[in-house]
Amino acid sequence: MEEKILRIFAKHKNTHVSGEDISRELGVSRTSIWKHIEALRGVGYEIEATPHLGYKLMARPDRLIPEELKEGLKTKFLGKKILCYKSLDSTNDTAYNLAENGEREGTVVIAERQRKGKGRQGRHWASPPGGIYLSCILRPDIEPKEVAKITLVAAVAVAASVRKVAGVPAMIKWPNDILIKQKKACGILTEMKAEQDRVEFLIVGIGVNVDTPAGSLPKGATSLAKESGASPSKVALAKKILENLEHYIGIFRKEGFSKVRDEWHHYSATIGHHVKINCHDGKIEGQALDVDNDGALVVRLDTGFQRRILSGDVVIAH
Ligand code: BT5
Repeated sequence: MEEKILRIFAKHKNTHVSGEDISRELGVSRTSIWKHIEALRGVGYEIEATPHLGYKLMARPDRLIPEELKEGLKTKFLGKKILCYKSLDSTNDTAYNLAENGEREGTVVIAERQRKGKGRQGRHWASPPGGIYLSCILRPDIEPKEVAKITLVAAVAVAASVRKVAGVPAMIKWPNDILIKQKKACGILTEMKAEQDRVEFLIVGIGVNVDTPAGSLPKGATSLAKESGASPSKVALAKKILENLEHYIGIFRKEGFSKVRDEWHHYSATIGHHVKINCHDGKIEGQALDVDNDGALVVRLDTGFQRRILSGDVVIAH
């Protein structure tokens, strides 16, 4: 009902609309409309009520709530169902449990803060209010070994979105970091459930520091507000991320990773640099040459040999 009332406000931009008109249009009593207006006020909508004129929407909240996220969202499947929470342990865990219970592809879980935000390999993701924490359920028809590429596809979507909405020079550090002036502003965690040769589902988790207070972020992190000197809209950015993610995943599915790779190169903060990498079998150093069609980082070691790295933590030498 709240969404319907907001749609009526959208039709009456900058003017009042009477409680009677709203109640007639929606077929419910004026008392019921008043209760829904109170509910909207409760989540941050500023709604003026003037005797004889009715209600007027003065301001919308920048909150990750369904009414705001669904408004004008231009996707076909991603975010058609969005579950929003003020606080969760981890959006990835909630999305994973849903997917295990049959939740369909495209459902998105979003929280305004997380109590146990996760990074890779059991690391912690600082998730205070002021950030975006979202997880998408995908059911692509791919093999488990292809999943690393989905993280790179998501990184392109996030970098493009951050540039567009916050106007900052977001870059991708292979494989899952989005940096602004060499500081980490977003991270991506892709988790999956798979059998030997088939992925059952993927959870693509994205964390973005939007106007997160610097004091609650670890060393080496930054926020979009800090880097842009403004307050980018969390709602606009979350929507843009969903739209871009659907777009690039569509390209990946139809035309393969090589089509997204060009764009990945465009945003890359890694290629051409001297890097130190912590990978599962030790530390290596060398020149990052390329990302290949499997999403692996190709490195020319200081010894002259080339190696393909499928996962690891990169430090870029500047
Ligand atoms: C990541 O891991 O960068 C993946 C982060 C994914 C977070 C999202 S939020 C929505 C969804 N639900 C979850 O529970 N997780 C996902 P990794 O590459 O392992 O980086 C982790 C490291 O980044 C930490 O060890 C810190 O050094 C640093 N870090 C932690 N919180 C940060 C933050 N808010 N901003 C920047 N850096 C952070």
